[in-house]
Amino acid sequence: MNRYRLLFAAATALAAAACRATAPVPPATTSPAPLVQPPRIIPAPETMTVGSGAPFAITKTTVIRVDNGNAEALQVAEALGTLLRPSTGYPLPAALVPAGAPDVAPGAGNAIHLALASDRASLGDEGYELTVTAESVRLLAYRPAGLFRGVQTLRQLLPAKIESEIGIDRPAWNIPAVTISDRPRFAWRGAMLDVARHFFTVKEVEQFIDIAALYKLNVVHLHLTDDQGWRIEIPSRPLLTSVGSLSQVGGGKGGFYTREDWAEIVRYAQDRYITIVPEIEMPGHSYAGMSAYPAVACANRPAGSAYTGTDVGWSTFCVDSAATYALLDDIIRDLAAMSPGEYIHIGGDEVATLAAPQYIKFIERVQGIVNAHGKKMVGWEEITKARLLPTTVAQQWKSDSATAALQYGSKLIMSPSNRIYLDMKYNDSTELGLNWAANIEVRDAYDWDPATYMAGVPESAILGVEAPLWSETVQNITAAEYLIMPRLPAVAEVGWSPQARRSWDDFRTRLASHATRWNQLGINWYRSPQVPW
Ligand code: TNX
Repeated sequence: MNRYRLLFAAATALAAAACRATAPVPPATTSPAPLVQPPRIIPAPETMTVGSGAPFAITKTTVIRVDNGNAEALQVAEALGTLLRPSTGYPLPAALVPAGAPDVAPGAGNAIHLALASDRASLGDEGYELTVTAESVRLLAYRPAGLFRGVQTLRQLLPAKIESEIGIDRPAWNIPAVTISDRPRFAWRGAMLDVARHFFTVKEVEQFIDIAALYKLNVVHLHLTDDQGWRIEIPSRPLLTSVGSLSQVGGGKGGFYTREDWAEIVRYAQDRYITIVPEIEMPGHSYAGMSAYPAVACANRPAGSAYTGTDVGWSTFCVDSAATYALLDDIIRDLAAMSPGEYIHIGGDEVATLAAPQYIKFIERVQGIVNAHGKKMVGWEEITKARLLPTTVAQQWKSDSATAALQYGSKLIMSPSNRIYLDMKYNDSTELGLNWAANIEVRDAYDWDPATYMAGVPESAILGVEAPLWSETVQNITAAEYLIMPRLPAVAEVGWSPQARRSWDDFRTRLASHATRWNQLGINWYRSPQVPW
């Protein structure tokens, strides 16, 4: 283009712009075409393509079909039906159908198809593929857990009212045309609830599990014992609960889970493909246990009254006494028998009153006990002072001391207290919570990468991420929800989505649209000024 033509082009463009600027705006006669909102899935899927076709509409004749499935896949289909029926008011029968049956061939009309695909090993245990067209919904996974994760995506593709237990003001139950292929970045995506400082009922723990499931977490770690209370029945050592469970921070009545309660919690989590990781704190944070069996205490012998304060570091089992190991062996044996998950967490943090060699000897001995009862050990990062087995997992929380685990081939769970401790305040005026590690706004919880957080800890050394909620200031599930929502969805995305798919600006927009869903579910949440609600 020569100079003159350039000038001419510029002049015409200017004239056109001037013309646009001065022309009167015609009155609107028709409403503009609705903008198509991209689906706002949390955690962001690995890949997602939004189609241009019409959505799939769930209607009163829609059916849920399991092609190429088994009884377990049918259970997931039933879980989907249970979610959809109350709000839609439709029957939505779920049925297991032999592959190739004529009326249910993939793509057949008005059906949500679930299928297990043995040729999709690349999806792993939790991955899934979801294809939605106007004609059908097809959800495919290698394992039932993947179907369950895919159902959470389907759930988020539907209007928030799908979460309602009653069917007033029913919207159109449309699922946008999308193609998704998805699987998690990390194998361990957890949330921890401290039921020791304040006791939470079975119902409350289940509410916590429900939120974790919606955001595709797969671990709920329960901190079951601490100075203030012992919260799980150990059949061979009944005094732990009859004596040790009767108090909590501030002096309330405490409580504990019976064997039956525990089985119920474990089953409830299993139905949502969540593993319960039980934690029995030792050798520190152990006053409640010692008050039941004083023979295992050397110093700080229990005075007979419960501890209701919040100091840490002062209590420890007597690590040179045979009585201690006899008690711990009983506890771990019973707990292992009651808990199907492969891990038992032994705490191990904040022991101020033992010399390093005593601490190390204790941790190595307990590691042997845990292994002898068929489980792998998890402990807070302090355990890396001991010689660990490669199957043992260290949970980073306060420093880079956890890197020592790598020399043993042990993997790390990342729980950096300045990023994802859900008991930290959002800001100085947050009433609940502590602030010893940091004030943590939603962006702080979201905007970090586990693989670059700590020098010398590459992605391959990281088993996953876990966000703990300590409960010194948290007395019930409503208070817990205020602290975990919306930081838990942020952590869920850190754990699930590829780093390259994550951006704060995109996340906060998606997050904003989830608030109506939480309201339908009756979940309490913090209205962060960082999010365009
Ligand atoms: C540190 S984190 C603790 C807990 C407290 C928490 C409060 C960790 C392994 N130990 O005992 O509850 O701080 O934020």
